[in-house]
Amino acid sequence: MAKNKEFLSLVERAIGEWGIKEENIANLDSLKCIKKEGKDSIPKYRVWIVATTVFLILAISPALLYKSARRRSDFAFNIYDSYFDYMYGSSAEDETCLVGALPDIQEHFRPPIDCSLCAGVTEVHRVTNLSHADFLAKYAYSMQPVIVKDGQNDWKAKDTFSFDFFRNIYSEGSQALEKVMADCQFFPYRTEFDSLGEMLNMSKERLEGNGEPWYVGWSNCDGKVANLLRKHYNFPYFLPPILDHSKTDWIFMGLPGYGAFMHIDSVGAVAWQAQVRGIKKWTIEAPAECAGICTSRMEIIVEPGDIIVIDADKWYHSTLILGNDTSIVIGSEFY
Ligand SMILES: O=C(O)CCC(=O)C(=O)O
Ligand SMILES: [Fe+2]
Repeated sequence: MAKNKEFLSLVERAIGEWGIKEENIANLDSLKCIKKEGKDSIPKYRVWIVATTVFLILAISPALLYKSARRRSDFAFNIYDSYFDYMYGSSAEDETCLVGALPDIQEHFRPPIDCSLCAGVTEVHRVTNLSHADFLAKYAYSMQPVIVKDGQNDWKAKDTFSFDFFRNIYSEGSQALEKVMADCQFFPYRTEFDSLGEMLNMSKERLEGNGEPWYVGWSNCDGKVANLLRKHYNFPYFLPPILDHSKTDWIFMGLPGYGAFMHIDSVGAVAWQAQVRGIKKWTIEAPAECAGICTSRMEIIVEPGDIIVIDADKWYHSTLILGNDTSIVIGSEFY
């Protein structure tokens, strides 16, 4: 400030006493230089403070607003209801997270598994006549994959499940078809299909393997379809009824030579899958944190009539359809 005053009095003297014109002073190179240095001397940390404040406002205020929406503040709730309706066609009531985890990065942030669970697992068990007690004690939560050879006895599915069966259930314009896309999941894998409807519309040539390959999976969210499907399959006899948690069935279908790429699930549940038609090879791998503790890689062949139970949240897994028949499976999960 004092320096400022000295400078101003010098300028006044220059103009008043020495007769130098104001514009000449303003044009002095040295003055321009001082002005520039003044500007440059705005401390960098101020820029950071402003940037960080803006970032925090942008990141934190939606989160605080969201928290307040979940506590039923009407103002915040209405904002978020419109947001979720626009983004996902859902209500703020049904959403537990502000932003969904991106599937591609999700697996890199999964919690490490307890490797003692797979330490003794060297091969799949193949069993029949599996009691509830044995299932609970040996397989339900153990990471030991098991194939129940007599899992589909008395099921109608082996005679009724076909591509046409599912095409009829998920007919064009049906609520069931819409629900798969709106509330459930459709995995096109390596195909170009955008929806289940599109895949069920494929040409006869392609369907029979004389065109582009196809392998897909989807989950069912329609109550009526769930009830209908259960007329064709039974809740697996070896699962105690207390594990009948999920009405969401998963169906995977596709041609020999194709299957699902290596991945790990994140559903918080153990999967069972009934191989209704075709032969499927599962390749399972222990997660990296279990290297040296668990068998790193195993191959498991599942045949028509089998039900496999596998903890797909803990084993990495990929599948490949073998033989000549199109593979059709139905499955679900328990926790
Ligand atoms: O059956 C398949 O091809 C894949 C199944 C799968 O990834 C699963 O059940 O988690
Ligand atoms: Fe999976």
